[in-house]
Amino acid sequence: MATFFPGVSHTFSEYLLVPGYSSSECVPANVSLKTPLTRFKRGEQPEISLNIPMVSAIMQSVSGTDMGVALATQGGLAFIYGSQSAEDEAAMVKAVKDHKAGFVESDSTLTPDMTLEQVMALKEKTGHSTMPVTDDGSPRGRLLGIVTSRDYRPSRDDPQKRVADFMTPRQDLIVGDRHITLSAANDIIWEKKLNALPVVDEADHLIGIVFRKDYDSHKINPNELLDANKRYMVGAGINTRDYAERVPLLVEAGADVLCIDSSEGFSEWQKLTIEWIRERYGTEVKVGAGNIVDAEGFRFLADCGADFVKVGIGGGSICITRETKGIGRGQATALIDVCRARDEYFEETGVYVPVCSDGGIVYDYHMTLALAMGADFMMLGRYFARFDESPTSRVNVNGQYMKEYWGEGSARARNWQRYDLGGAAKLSFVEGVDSYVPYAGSLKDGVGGTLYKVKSTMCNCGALSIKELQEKARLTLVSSTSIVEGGAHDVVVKDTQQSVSYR
Ligand code: RVP
Repeated sequence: MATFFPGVSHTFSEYLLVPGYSSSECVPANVSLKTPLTRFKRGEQPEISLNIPMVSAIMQSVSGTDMGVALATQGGLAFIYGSQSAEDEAAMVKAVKDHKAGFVESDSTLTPDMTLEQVMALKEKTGHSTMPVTDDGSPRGRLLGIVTSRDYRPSRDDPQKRVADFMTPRQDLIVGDRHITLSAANDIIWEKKLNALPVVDEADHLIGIVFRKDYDSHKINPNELLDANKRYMVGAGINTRDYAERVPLLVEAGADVLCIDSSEGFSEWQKLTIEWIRERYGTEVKVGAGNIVDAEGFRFLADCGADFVKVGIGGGSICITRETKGIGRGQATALIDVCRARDEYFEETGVYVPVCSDGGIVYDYHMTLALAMGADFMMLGRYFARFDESPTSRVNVNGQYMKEYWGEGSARARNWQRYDLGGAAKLSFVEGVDSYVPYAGSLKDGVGGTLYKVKSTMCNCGALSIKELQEKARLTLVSSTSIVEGGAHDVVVKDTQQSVSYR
């Protein structure tokens, strides 16, 4: 006879938090969202913690270099997608690690044979008047000079005049070398009365430009997630097939943490992958595993040595695994079950293995619910796909800006390794869709707004940390009628846009 799990499996929308006592100390400004990312022993600190409980999904349409930089700037971490060649994935990891806050990559680069007319057109388009000149016109090309608005007079000069004839040539430029820090670059700018300092590598290729402003990235972004060398932290997805080739490249590129990306993680393939990493690197290389949806699956991966365990099958917004294969579990019930198992595991072994809730977060309050139910952090796909920093195109659909968002199991991504069950067959049916999500502007603004809501709700529950929320939260299941009651009802809403917009 098969095993039947008792009760119904629920999703986040079926739960609400019941507020608890909150003292006058309990204000959003006092809330810390710091949370463990990797396993640790009782009484010790995790080797890696996040400053906000958010990581981006291991997906082509979500996590590239820009997402890596933007999310680490806010205190979270991106997992660069693995459904590309190991070399390309490693290059993205390296680009995040090499990114220097305050070192701007030029979007207005010239070649020496361009005309003044073209310079003016580019200035008009980008709004930037400091324009480096490189041999190939790319922002990483060999630096030949700089043009600023002091170098020409549009009313007097011949529009056909060549850049080479009016730029400040390389030999007259003061530049910084690739090892220069932001504060040293700022010192040169002030001492030499410059407007901008180009930074070049050993071969004189442009790396970036530091502009004249009192720029202290860490003051502007106090949550930045940095490694011991003050570089942004970044993760990378791996699969259970080509790890022997992929992992060394990712480690070499500087990945801080890896994650086995699989739709179903309760398998020997995951065990073999983690064993290979442990044999080769010991516990130095951090690796998360998943996805699972019950206590047994958690214990299996925790015993395998996973640094964190990811929960969720079929709840992702673009995921149709439940429809195609009939596997999965309501995300809230799965999460509660797994977090209980994590706490029992900690009691028994003294080892805390953080739990990540992956997929199915629709409203901001779902994040607070996930944390209250025990999640240490969340993995989000749809949420991050909406921002400027996701790698997909912004398109206008019927007058509304949208970003493209497609599943790793869709025909578009063709990530067969994620759904691999061994054998020779490659993705023979799809488990995901290709879609649009409403465009939502910059990640910084979006994440700021969301986390303010999360912190406010935590205060309603009397909690100043995620751990405190997990201890104090009081949750209640709601009936379908009370879900209706939760939205605007029995009134005619004036602004219909408002009622359908993303909350
Ligand atoms: P969501 O945040 O609800 O968009 O879900 C993102 C998650 O969905 C991913 O982290 C992954 O676990 C899952 N996913 C990604 N692709 C697919 C698919 O094509 N079925 N599912």
